[in-house]
Amino acid sequence: MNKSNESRRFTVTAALPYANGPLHIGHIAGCYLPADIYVRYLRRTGADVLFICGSDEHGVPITLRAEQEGTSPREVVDRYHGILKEAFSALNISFDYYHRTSSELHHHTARDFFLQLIEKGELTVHTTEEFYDESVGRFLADRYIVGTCPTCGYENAYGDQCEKCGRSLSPAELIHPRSRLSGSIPVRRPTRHWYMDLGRHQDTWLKSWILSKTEFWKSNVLGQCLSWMGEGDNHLRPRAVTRDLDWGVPVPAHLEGSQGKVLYVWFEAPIGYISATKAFFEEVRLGHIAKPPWVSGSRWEDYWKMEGQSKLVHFIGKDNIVFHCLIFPAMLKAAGDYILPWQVPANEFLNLEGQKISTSRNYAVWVHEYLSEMPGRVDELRYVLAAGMPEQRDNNFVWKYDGTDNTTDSYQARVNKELVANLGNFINRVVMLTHKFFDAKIPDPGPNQFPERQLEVKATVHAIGEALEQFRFRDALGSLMKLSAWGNRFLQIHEPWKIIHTQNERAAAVLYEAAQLAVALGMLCEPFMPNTSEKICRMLGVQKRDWRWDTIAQHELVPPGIQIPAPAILFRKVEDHEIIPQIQKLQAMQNPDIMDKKPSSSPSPTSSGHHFISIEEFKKLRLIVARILKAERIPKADKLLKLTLDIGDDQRTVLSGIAEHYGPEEVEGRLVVLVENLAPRIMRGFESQGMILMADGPEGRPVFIEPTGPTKPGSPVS
Ligand code: B3M
Ligand code: ZN
Repeated sequence: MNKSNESRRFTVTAALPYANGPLHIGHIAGCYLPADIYVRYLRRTGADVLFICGSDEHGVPITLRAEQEGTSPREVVDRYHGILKEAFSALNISFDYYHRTSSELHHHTARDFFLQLIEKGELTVHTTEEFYDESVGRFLADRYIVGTCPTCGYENAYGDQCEKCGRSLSPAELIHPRSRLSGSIPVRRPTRHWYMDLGRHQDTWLKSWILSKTEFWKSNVLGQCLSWMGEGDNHLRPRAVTRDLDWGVPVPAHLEGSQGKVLYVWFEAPIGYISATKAFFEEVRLGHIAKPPWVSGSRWEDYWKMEGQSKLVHFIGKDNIVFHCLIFPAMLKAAGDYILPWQVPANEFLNLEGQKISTSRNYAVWVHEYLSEMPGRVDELRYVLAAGMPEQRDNNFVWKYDGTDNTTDSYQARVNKELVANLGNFINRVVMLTHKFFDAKIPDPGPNQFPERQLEVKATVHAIGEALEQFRFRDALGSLMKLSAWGNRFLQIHEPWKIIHTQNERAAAVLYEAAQLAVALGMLCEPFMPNTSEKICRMLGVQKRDWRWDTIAQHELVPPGIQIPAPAILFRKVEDHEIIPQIQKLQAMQNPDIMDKKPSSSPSPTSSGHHFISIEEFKKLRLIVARILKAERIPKADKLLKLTLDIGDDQRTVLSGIAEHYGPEEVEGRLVVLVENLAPRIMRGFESQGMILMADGPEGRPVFIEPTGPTKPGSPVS
C-alpha cells in the first residue's frame, strides 16, 4: 500500500470558508468531510500529516454582508469565525489548526509574499477604467453593481453574474448599471493595479505540469484546468492581484499608488494556508497548544518548502479548482522553492431534494440547525454524506425513504437500513450474546478456529486503505459496510445461540471471532464515524486508542476474559416524525417557479378548464431552436433518452421521455424546439437543463416540432 521510498509527509488543506455565513451540508460533503476522513486515515498509517484550515475573512462577500446588516466587517467576521469553528468541532472535523485571515500574522505573510513577487519581477502595474460611485467616493467591485441582464432582461443582475439565468457577466455588459451602495449611476474612472501574467506561466511550465497529472488527478479537475488553458481567447491572461477596497490586506504603504488598495482576496486567501501553518508552529512554540504526535516536523517550512518534501493536498469544491490548480501554484512557483500541490481531489456539488442548494434563498440544510434539530446524530450525517459523496458528479441529498428504489440512498434509508440494520445490528448481537451466554466476558476460543474471519478483516483493511489513498471515499465506506454484513452472515451461519448448550466450546469460538470482528469494525470506522468508533471499542472493552491501520488486521484485538460494559444502543432508527419537519422547512423555501413539475392539485382558474396567461407570462418562456448532437440510453430508465443539444454558443443536456418511441440513432442530428429557461431538474443522477417540445401523434407516439425552413441552433422561437 505504502511504497516505503515515497514521502509520507502531508500538508493537507481544506478550503477556507468565507466568514460571512454558516456551513451547510454541501460544504461538508464537498470538502471538509473527505479531508477529515483522509487525514484521520493517514494519521493511523503513521504518516506525518498537518491538517489546516481557517476562516476567509476578507473580500466582497464579507463587506456586503456587513452592509446588509448595517454593521462592520470586523463584527461580521468575528461572529462567523466563532460559528464556523464551533460547527467544525461539533462535526469532529479534526483540523490540527484553524486560523483566520484577519490575523496580523496572515497580513504579514501575505504582504511579504506580494513583495517577494514584485522583487522577482512577477507583477506589473497597469491602469484600467473601472466603475466608480461618485456619491460615496468608492470604486465598485463587480458585486456592488447591478443592472439589467443582456440575456434575460432581469433587472437586478449583479456585475459578475445574473442570478436569474446564471450567465456570468462583467459589469460593462450590464444595461443601465447602478451602484448598490447609493443607487446612483456609476462613472468610469482610471485606476492602477498590480497584475500577474498567468499566460506566461501557462506557456513556460503550468500547462505541462497539469498534463503531467493526467493519470493521477480526477478527470473533473483536469478537464476544468485544461479548459482554462487553451489558445487565443481561452489562453490565461494577466490577472489583477489588487483591488480598490478598504477591507483586506493593505498593499504595503511604501509602494507608489498603494493608497486605498488591498490584495485581492483570492490572491491572499490561499496564502492563508501558509500563515495557518506558521501560526500552528508559533502556538506550539509558545506552549499554547501541544504538538500532536503525528506531526513530526518542527517548522512551517517543513510543510511548504521543497526541502521538506511534503505532499500538498488541497480539498476543495469544484468552484475553487482554477484558484488551487492554476493560480496558487503559479504564485508558489513564482515565489520560488515552494512545493506545488500533489493532489487536488475536488468534489462536485451536492444538491438537496433535487434542487441546487442556495444560500441566498436559504435553501439548505445548515449544520448548526441539523445539530440542534437532530441531536446526537453527528455520525449519521457523516455517514450519509460520505456514502453519497459527489465524487465524480453532482449528487442529491434526500431526507425520506418512500419505499421506492429512488430513495434507498436517502438519509432515512441509509441510517435505518445500513447503520441500524447492518452495522448497529451486528455490534448489538455480539454484545448481547456475550452478556447472555458468557457472563459479559470475551470468551476463550479454545481449539476451534475460523481463519476466514481474519482473512476477511485483512482484505477489508487493505481495500479501505487503498480506496482512501486514491480518494475513493464511497468505495472505502462500501467496503466497511460489506465487512459488517459479512459479520451478520457469520453469526447467522454458525448460530451460537442455538449450539450454546450442545457445543459450548464451538459457540465460544464463534463469539470470540465475532468480537474480534466487532473491534475491527470499531477501528476501521474511525475515519468516517469517530464517535461511533469510540463507542464500539468501549462496548467491547477496548480502552486504548493507539492502534495503527495495519495492526487492525492482526489476529487478536481483544483478549479472552475481558469484561465488557452493559449494552448500549449504537444507532437509533430515524422515524418519519423526525424528518418531516426538515422536508417541510425546505418546501417552504422552494422557489415557486421551480415547483412547476409537481402535479398540481389546485383547481383550474376558469370554468372551461382553460387557464389564460398574459403575453407577459408567455414572454417569460424562452423557446429556441436546438440540434440534437448525441442521444444515449440511460441504464435502468426505459423511458428516458439523454440528449446533448447544440444551442448555438453552448451545449445543453436534456433528459427526454421518448425512449420508448425513438432510438438514439433516429433522433441524432434533428432540429428541435427547446424550452431553454426551465429550471434544471435532477433525474436519474443527471441534470436535465430544459425540455424539448413534442406534439401528440397517432397511437400515443409523440412527434417532434421541427422548423420548416432554414434556421440554426440558438435561434429564438417566438
Ligand atoms: N473562501 C470559499 C468559497 O469559494 C473560499 C475559499 C478560499 S480557499 C483559499 O466558498
Ligand atoms: Zn440573465
